[in-house]
Amino acid sequence: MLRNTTTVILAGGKGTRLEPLTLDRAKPAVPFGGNYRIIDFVMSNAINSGLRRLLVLTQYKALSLDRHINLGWRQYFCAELGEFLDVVPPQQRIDEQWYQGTADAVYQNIFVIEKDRPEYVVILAGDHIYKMNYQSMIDYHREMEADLTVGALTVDRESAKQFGVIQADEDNRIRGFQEKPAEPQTLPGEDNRCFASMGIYVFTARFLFEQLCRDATEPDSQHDFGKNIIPSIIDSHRVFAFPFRDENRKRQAYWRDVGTIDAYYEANMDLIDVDPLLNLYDEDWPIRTLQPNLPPPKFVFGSDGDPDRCGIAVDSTVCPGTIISGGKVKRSLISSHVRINSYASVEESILFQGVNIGRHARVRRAIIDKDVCIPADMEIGYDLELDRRRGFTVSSNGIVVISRNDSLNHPEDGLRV
Ligand code: ADQ
Ligand code: ADP
Repeated sequence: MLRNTTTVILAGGKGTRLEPLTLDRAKPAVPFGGNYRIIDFVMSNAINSGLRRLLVLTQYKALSLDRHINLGWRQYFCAELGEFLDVVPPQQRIDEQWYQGTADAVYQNIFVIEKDRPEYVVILAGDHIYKMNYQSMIDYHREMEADLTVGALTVDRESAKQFGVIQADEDNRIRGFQEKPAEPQTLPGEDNRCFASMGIYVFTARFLFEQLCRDATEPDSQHDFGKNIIPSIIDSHRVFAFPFRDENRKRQAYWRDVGTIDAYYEANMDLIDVDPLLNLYDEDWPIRTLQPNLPPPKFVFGSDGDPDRCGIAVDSTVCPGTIISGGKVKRSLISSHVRINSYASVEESILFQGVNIGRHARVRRAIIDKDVCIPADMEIGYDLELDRRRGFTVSSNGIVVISRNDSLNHPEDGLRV
């Protein structure tokens, strides 16, 4: 365990661009990859890296996030060894304001962080999909005698518009930083690659506290690390970029900010590649979650021997408690407690827990939220205009999202139960 380090996981972003999946739950609590939730990746990384003094700062719609962390993660922490996992809701704040930017969220909890007298504070985002050993970044921070180290990686110029963009010198010292620039500056000698912040930070604790207190008194600040703190300290302090690389495999490092429906969908689909860049079956770096105690998934071949009524799933992941009874599943992620009935077909889709797909229904390129029942014969993802008229969300890449608030009784589908 890294005794001298406290880790803060920011899990309070609103996740508006992931609606409707974030209408009732915080973005880090959105289910991912069948039986995980988005926050499981950063939680697993923290534990695997030996970070065992954790504060999770929540804010919006945190009920299921709070429950998931308490039930799924608390058992890994041993209070007798000085380890802790505290989920801090905004009620614990210093003043009456709802959290403003990310720096404010940390500032509001400064007393909780200070009381353990850490030497370093690691700040992580609760909504990224990747595997990373933070120990290497902390070692780098110490080696460079940095005040702040920012995790960074190269991205294409278009995506850089939604990130903090870094200009670093040959020693990786940050010389320029723009938060979400309209015209991102590319890397020297490249016309489409930019060096971007991953939104994760290692701070020398004393320095962090000083900066947060200074920023709190600045009337024009939005109290955000990317917008305010980093640009204001790069000239006067030692701020370094830590280039994120895949340590275990000599491949491109996998990191995704699943901020939009399309990015979320693609990152899920990445998992079912035959040789995925993010391998969940890698025993050296386990990604854990809250596993319900359920029976194994079951595949039922229709009793009349009709080959169209064969319960199968290929190039897919299927979670415990699910029964695929005479329906077909291809390139999909099927969560637990799902039922797929005879003659139904599910392709390139993500089905959350408890979804029921009725007989002869056909679902393609869709995300279906918890406990939604798709009526018999209904087609989803085949006529996107119809899906829009039905009131479903359709992303810019044509992914249909059905939330539990959507009505499945549209007049064009006839009367359904
Ligand atoms: P964004 O991801 O746009 O940019 P932001 O939305 O502020 O930054 O969220 C960062 C993290 O903090 C998220 O995990 C979010 O859920 C959480 N969060 C936001 N506001 C919070 C609050 N008030 N309380 C608790 N948690 C909160 C940041 C950096 C960029 C960088 C990208 C990489 O600012 O420089 O490139 O992350 O994704
Ligand atoms: P999750 O879907 O993240 O596992 P829950 O099922 O517990 O979590 O739901 C999260 C929150 O959404 C809870 O506060 C719950 O009361 C609320 N909720 C559940 N179903 C609906 C619904 N159909 N419409 C509106 N809110 C709902």
